[in-house]
Parts: sequence; structure tokens; C-alpha cells
Amino acid sequence: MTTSPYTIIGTPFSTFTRSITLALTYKGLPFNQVRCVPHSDTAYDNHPFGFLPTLVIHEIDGKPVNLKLRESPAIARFIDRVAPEPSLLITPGHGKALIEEQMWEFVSLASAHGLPAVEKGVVKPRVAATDAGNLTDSEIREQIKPGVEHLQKFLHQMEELMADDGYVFGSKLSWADFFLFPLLADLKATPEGELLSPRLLKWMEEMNKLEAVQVTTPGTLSVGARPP
Ligand SMILES: N[C@@H](CCC(=O)N[C@@H](CS)C(=O)NCC(=O)O)C(=O)O
Repeated sequence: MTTSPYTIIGTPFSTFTRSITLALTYKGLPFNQVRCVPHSDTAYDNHPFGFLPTLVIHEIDGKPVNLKLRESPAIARFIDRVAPEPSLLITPGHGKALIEEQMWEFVSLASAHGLPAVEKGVVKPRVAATDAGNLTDSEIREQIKPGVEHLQKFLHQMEELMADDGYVFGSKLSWADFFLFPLLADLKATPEGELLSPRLLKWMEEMNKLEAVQVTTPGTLSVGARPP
């Protein structure tokens, strides 16, 4: 029987899933988690294309619905509506922002360009090669060199958008932090974590102080876990 009002479908290993569980935890919304990998039967049962995450909303206005909400931007909007506080939004003047929408711009850049640059180009091939155990470190480095070069550009561009201190938007924690963090936490767990600049490392240190980050760490690559 379901005891929480929400169920998140997705392994803690999934970076998009962690962005959502970070927010649910930060905002104090109780949830169950069904650990599954993308394109598994469970993923397809809940998402038309077998992607993660899906948020199952068990009740609306006291009526059982078991509504499946897919796509993390839609899930983020829902979470903000049902739990506006503590806010994960920004206002002009936070960090380098002149308008609120720049926070969503950052989220979209981190999502659309971060997953390919960090996970597909570097972290996943590095972990797969290390786990297989057939190549030396320098052979792996040679194999992922194009991915590493692309990742350096990605990290540089994202850092340019960040405030000089504190969170992505300075003193205000936001969805931008929650969408970038899972990717860079994975990266930091690999030798290519050496690409992280002092600014990014300092930001990660700040993030690691958050209870939501600590609570959502088990099951992630950052502590050496493997899916689901
Ligand atoms: N647009 C989706 C992207 C989610 C996504 O890419 N999730 C990854 C796991 S972190 C996935 O399911 N990937 C499967 C694949 O690339 O085939 C969202 O915002 O929720």
C-alpha cells in the first residue's frame, strides 16, 4: 500500500531523477522511490519512451488518481505549485540574473547539454571501461579524449553563467543548482573530476552541506554505486 502522496520512478543513479528527489527532499514532500533503470519494463510502464523520472501523483484534492507526470521541467512546475516554499526560484539581482527566466535557461542548458557532455561523453565510458578492467588509465584517457575536450567547453560555458560566489545564482539556491549538481557529483567521482575548476569545486562544497544533497547521495555514482 502507498504511504506517501508521491512515488518517483527512477534509480537514484539517474541524474534527472536525483534533480527531482533533491527538490522533493528540500521542500519536505514525502515520496516513495521505485528504483529502475531507463528502458526497463517499469520505466516503460510509467513513461511512453522509457525515460526517467516519472512522478506518480497518487491523489488530487483527496481523490485517488495515480497520475503519471513525466519530464522534469513539468515535474518541477508541479512541485513549485504544491510546495512554493522554500522557494527554488530566483528574482532579478540573484547572481548574474536580470530576469527570472534566466534560471530556467540555466536548467535547460544543464539538462540538454550537460547530460551528453558529462554522462554520455565522459562519465559513462570512463565507468564502463574501468569496470571492464581491460584498459589502462592512459588507454581510457585516449579513448575519451574527444569527450573530455567537449566537456571542458561545457564546464567553462556553464561557469560563465554562474555567480562568482555561492550557488549558481549567488545567495539563492535554485532549481539551477539541483539540475547541475547530480551531473557534476558523478563527474567528481571519476578521474576526470580533475576538470572541475576551483569555482565549481567551491560550489560543490556548498551543495554538499545541504541535507537534501546528503539524503539523496546513497545509490549514486558519487559513492561508487551502480544502478538500480
Ligand atoms: N527530457 C527528460 C530527460 C530525462 C532523461 O534523459 N533521463 C535519463 C536518465 S538520467 C534517461 O532516461 N535516459 C534514457 C536514454 O537516454 O535513452 C526529462 O527532463 O525528464
